[in-house]
Amino acid sequence: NKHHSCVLWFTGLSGSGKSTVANAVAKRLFDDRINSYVLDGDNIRFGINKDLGFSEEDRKENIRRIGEVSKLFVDSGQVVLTAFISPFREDRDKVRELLNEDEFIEIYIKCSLEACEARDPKGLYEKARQGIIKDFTGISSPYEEPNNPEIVVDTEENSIEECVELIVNYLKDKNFY
Ligand code: GGZ
Repeated sequence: NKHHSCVLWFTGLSGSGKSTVANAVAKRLFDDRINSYVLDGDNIRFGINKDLGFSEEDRKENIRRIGEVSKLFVDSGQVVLTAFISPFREDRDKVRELLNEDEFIEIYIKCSLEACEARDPKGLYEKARQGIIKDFTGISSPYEEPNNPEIVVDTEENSIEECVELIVNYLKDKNFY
């Protein structure tokens, strides 16, 4: 099946649904016979980036390396989906600049802090509120919303299936496959 290689760059708060939506899109692509790969904290922060924490500097370096790795995936003809908070606009824009214009698709996973905090699947927000986790995004570290993302999906308003549909329709509209 012919398709364009590209980066689907998910950004959003912890608990917004980045990994869930990214994995659901990857499954849908697989069903449509398009191979893809999801980069997330599990395969990056425990591997190539295990020397990095959550200071502003470390987050910048985290995103820089993920950008470079993503570019390698695109060079090899793959579709890569990245699921990282990537809180700083400047860092996301630098990744965008690494790639051709149509190869970087920024997807804002929109979800209010209140909703993310209510979900709190790992209890991290509670620990952040108690000061046990420092520099926590949305609580004690900033998150900069994208100004002009290619796609916005709202996980408070829409189901995972609806979010997947929106993203897949965008790709089809742009003739990615
Ligand atoms: C934010 C943190 C922190 C702090 C640990 N701030 O919900 P999760 O658990 O599974 O996803 C979060 C993940 C964020 O890592 P990223 O590599 O995506 O962040 S960044 O792009 O900003 O570099 C959360 C967990 O790691 N986590 N400490 N202080 N999230």
